[in-house]
Amino acid sequence: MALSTSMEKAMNDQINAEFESAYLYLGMAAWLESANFPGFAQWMRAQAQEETEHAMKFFEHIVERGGTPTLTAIKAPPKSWQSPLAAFQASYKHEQYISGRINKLMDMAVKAKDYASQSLLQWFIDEQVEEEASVDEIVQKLKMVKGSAGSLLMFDHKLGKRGKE
Ligand code: OFO
Repeated sequence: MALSTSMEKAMNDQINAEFESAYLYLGMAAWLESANFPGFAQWMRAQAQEETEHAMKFFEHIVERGGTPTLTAIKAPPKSWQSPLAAFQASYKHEQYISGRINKLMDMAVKAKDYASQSLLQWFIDEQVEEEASVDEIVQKLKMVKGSAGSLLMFDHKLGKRGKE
C-alpha cells in the first residue's frame, strides 16, 4: 500500500525533526567540549548519531512506500547552556516533545489503517521510552552531584565511555 499524501508529508516533517534533534545534540557536544566536559560531549555525539539513524528510518520508509523524502532547512541549535545539567534538562524536554510528535504520527497511522507505518512507529514509541528514561537518569544524577566538582568530573568520565565499549 502506497503511503498517503498526508502521511508522507508528516513523515517528511519528522525527518526534519530528527535531524533537528541531531543538530541540537551536536550543538550540545560542541558546547560541552568548550566547557571542558569531554565525556558529556562524547555522550551527546553518540546521541546525535542515533538521531541521524532515526531520520534515516523515516527516509527509508518513505522510499519503500513509493514516496519521496523531502529535505528542508534544519533549525540551528542554541550555542550554549548554563551548565551540563541545563543542557541535559533541555535534552529531556526535547525528547518529550519528540515523543508527542511520534504519538501524533501513530494516531494518524491508526486512523488511516496504515499498518506498515504503525509497525515503524511502534519501534519509535518504544525507543522514546528508552530515550526519555536514559536522559532523565542523567538529569537526576547531575542534580545529585551538584556542588561536587570531583563527582561531576567522575560522571563526565563515565558518560564518555558511551559508544567506545
Ligand atoms: Fe529521535 O529520538 Fe531523540 O529526538
